[in-house]
Amino acid sequence: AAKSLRTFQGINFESCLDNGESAEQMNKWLLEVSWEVANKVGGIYTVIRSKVPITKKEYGNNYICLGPYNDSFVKTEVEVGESKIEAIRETVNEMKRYGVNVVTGNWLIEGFPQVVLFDIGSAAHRLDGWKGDFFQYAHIGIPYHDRESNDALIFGFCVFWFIGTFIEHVKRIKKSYVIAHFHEWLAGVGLVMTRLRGYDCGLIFTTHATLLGRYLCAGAADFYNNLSRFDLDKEAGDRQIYHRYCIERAAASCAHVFTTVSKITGIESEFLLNKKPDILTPNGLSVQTFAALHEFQNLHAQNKEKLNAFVRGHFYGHYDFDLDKTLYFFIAGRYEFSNKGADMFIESLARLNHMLKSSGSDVTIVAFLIFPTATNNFNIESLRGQSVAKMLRDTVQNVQSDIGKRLYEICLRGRLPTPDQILQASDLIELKKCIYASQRSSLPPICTHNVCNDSTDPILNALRRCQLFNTRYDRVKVIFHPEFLRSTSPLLPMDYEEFVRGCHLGVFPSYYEPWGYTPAECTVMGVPNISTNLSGFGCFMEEHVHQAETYGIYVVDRRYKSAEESCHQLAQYMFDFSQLTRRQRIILRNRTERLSELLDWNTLGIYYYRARQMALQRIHPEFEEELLKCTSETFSAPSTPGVSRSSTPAPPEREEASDDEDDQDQPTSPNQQEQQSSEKSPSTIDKRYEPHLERADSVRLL
Ligand code: U2F
Ligand code: UDP
Ligand code: G6P
Repeated sequence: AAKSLRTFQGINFESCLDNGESAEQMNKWLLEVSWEVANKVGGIYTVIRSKVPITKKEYGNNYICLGPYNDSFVKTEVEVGESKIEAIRETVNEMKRYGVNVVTGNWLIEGFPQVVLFDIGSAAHRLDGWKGDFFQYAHIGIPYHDRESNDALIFGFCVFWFIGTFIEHVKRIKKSYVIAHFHEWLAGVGLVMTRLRGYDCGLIFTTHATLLGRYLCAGAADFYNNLSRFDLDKEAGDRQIYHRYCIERAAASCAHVFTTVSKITGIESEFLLNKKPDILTPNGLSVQTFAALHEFQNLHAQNKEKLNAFVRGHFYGHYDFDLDKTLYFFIAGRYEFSNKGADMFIESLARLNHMLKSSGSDVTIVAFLIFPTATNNFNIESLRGQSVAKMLRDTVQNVQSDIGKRLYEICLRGRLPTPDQILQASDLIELKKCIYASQRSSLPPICTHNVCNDSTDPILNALRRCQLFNTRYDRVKVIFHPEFLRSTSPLLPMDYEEFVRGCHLGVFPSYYEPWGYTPAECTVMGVPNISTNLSGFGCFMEEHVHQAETYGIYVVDRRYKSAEESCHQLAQYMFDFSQLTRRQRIILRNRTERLSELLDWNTLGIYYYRARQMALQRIHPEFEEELLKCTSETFSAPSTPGVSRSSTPAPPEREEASDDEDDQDQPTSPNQQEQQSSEKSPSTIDKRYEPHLERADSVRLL
């Protein structure tokens, strides 16, 4: 399966790479330009960082990342040193002579790529001159008060300067082929200038979201139904981002090859940037980093135990549910309440609560919401919960050890202990003290911290409106953790990866999500997840995985359904999941994990490869043949994404059940399944598990 996954309908990525001359021999260079090179701001950092090993396979030392110089990141992430490449050394020295501080070195990540980082402050004195130049060439003016745009302009001009001088140096040796790949509008100025000055350089622009898309979705706009109707200039002007929008649009149109991360963002770009992507470049992951092989099920059990310990403390005094029948659901990400679908999650949790109660289910769902926002530290009640639980645990351990010692002493004397010799009155007093201390008059808190804007916080308000207050009768309990997770936390000492592994289901019902790394990360860790067909990831999985649901990949339809219907669908997915037996959950996790390969850069790297080949071909037509090698009519990523997709997946094609099914956890018959679990699940769910299990290689690729 692993091998076939790297082959896309006859196009083998590895054979594309293995085409005789290396990049170094050809004098072929790749410059990757982003504000997030060795500078973690957002998701683009993950894209570039995780993609390095596969890119270096192709370009070797001719791969260079260009970014801004950020002192704090450089100290921990970069080994600073003079470049071994003469063209870089000379270019950098020239820029330094003109007073621009440029730092070179190697980024301390897998692949150890070379980086060239421009100190924005050191070139700030040129801001006004460069603004004038930019206006002269691109007719885009940048207001003095927009610091981010001013920085983007300085960065852009440094990159443009670097590329121009660098090309001069490398082509002195022999004919050179230089490609510069820019990410997001913040890097756009460099691309626009390089193109307008006609440098001999193939230019690629990848956008990971559109500026207007983000702004409009975060507001109240009915975005997808009005894509063609927005007055773009006015919308950008109203939000005071007109000049940024112009940079983004100019970069998309000046690029030889324009790409976005998903179909949905492709459609958005077509309307908002007036340019269809030439190719889609979906985001991959370095699966090796997450790979736990068969261990991942054990890791789930171990990390779930840590969550259990937290839950015992958090719900002290109300701990009347069975942890063996408790499932952990979560949502996490940047705090964009409606873009990330936290509104829909909460609404659906309320419905799920009702469904579980009215069906008399004994399952409890604990739903975590992890979104960073401003807080004044942990709240007392949450900390108290953990300390009460700890006190009881310590007391029980002491009593236990005392009992052991007493039993030993008595038995050594050849006697059997009487009941009052086992548990003494003093032990009972200690235990009673603890039990009294664990009584509480308030409900277990719905939030772990004191949120600064408590009365206006959208999550807290939504929980209040839906009356999710963690009462004894609620089958759905909620915990809002308004800080990213860290293993040094006194409350929930787990890092994000451990937390994800310990959970049962990730729920990401996003409204605006160009890609969405969170569900992809769940998948490679074998955690079933819910996304939507408005997220790049959701669309990608729906398109490439047959009956994605049977792999634990649920995609809520937020595109062709009303919000009410989508909420209903989400609640139903969660309810169905809650009714699975343990055995079924284990099987589902195995299947989810098998999809990892699909999300690996070893598989998805071909899209970037193809974008580069296209850029090369546009400036060096002799590359036509090379380009054809990695292209076929059936190549999956269409350059013109259509809006007319059907909302319902194609009817499943029956696949032969495989003889050598390697899923050890698969019950051989429904009877056996019954024996293995006393939990009963509704027939609708059983059916999905009875007939057959697909193997990983039945995943339909492209
Ligand atoms: C798009 O994502 P963005 O890069 O535009 O999202 P950002 O808001 O810039 O960044 C989110 C990241 O910031 C991190 C968090 C994410 O990696 O881990 N972060 C943090 O470390 N600490 C904080 O307090 C707050 C945030 C797009 F929207 C996504 O759908 C795509 O997946 C992504 C990559 O293509 O690009
Ligand atoms: N994440 C994290 N700590 C947390 C919660 C989330 O580091 O406590 C990370 C998660 O691993 C993922 C990122 O935040 O990589 C969110 O990326 P995504 O693509 O889903 O959305 P973006 O924020 O980039 O729009
Ligand atoms: C993993 C472990 C099993 C454990 C199970 C719990 O699969 O290997 O030993 O029973 O997790 O699964 P659950 O879905 O109930 O958390």
